[in-house]
Amino acid sequence: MKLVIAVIQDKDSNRLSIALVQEGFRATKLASTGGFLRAGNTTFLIGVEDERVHEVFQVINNSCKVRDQLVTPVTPMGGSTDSYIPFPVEVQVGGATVFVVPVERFEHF
Ligand code: 2BA
Repeated sequence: MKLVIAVIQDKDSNRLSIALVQEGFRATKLASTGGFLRAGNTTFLIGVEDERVHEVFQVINNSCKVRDQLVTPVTPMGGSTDSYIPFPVEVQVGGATVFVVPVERFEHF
């Protein structure tokens, strides 16, 4: 068994929840915050048999989009803070950041 941990954008979380249930996967949704943008995102924990991991990847891939987001750095990227004027830069976020972790034991009481 594997635990798939997927960090996705909030905008895609309903679509992914519905698609996972439709395909017969069980998942837990956690509210999370990205370290860089410090904006809300959603983390899914999906416990799945090894032979179905690729199906989970397909569902995630079909449900989550890449988006460009504007972010204003709080400090200049290299250089001094003298006369620093915050300037928004565009970063590409998502579709999904996915980790696959082996599960040593699974019990469901
Ligand atoms: P954030 O940390 O808020 O990052 C949002 C986006 O900002 C990232 O999109 C990436 O495009 C950019 N970014 C992040 N760190 C950067 C940096 N040091 N310099 C320049 N740009 C940077 P994604 O890569 O799609 O990541 C989306 C979210 O997935 C992240 O939100 C974070 O919550 C999670 N994540 C990504 N990589 C991770 C990792 N190695 N471990 C844990 N969580 C991760």
